[in-house]
Amino acid sequence: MTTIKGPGAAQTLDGSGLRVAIVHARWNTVIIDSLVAGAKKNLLLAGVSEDNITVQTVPGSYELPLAVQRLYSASQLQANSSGEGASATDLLSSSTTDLSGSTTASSPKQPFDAIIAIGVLIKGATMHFEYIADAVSHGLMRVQLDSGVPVIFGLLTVLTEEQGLERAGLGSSGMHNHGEDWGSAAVELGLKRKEWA
Ligand code: DLZ
Repeated sequence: MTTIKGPGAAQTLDGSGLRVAIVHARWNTVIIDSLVAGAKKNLLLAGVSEDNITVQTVPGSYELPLAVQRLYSASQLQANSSGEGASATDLLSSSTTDLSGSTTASSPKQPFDAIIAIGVLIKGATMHFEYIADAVSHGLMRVQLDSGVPVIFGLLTVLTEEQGLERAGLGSSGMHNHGEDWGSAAVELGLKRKEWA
């Protein structure tokens, strides 16, 4: 069925040169896990390599703006430094740990080209939902305008669990997984950011 809502026809974009982070909250895990899987699926489909996708978690959505901001700064520092400042970049380490537990650092990486922030806020009986939704929305916008890195808004603000499940592709109505749209948006904006630089 043709729908009016949504980002329009799928675009074929080459994300093979991009580095993308997904930062997600852990509240409402079942919905979150599906959204994260959808975002990652479309990043990989667009050619972003597994090695260039970093996934970080925070407890709840309220923590997303700071996490996105610090993650991006650390990636810039990592790309610009010649080894100093490692403590700030440990968070982003592109290192690998072998079976003996020893760690091998790999080469510095480019800063993230886009960051997807994913959280699920479900309205409860109090005003908590409104305050967090407002703070996180404004916080994420501020981070992207202040830093210039595209921050993809993957915050679901739903009235019921069912609405969340539907938007994560887990409901009975056949609604698609919105995480996939966020993966595609990250590729599109990551490429545009390079173009606009
Ligand atoms: C406290 C809280 C509540 C009630 N609900 C949610 C929610 O639906 N989704 C979510 O991501 N986080 C929730 N949190 C946690 C807050 O986002 C935050 O982690 C805590 O208030 C600690 O700062």
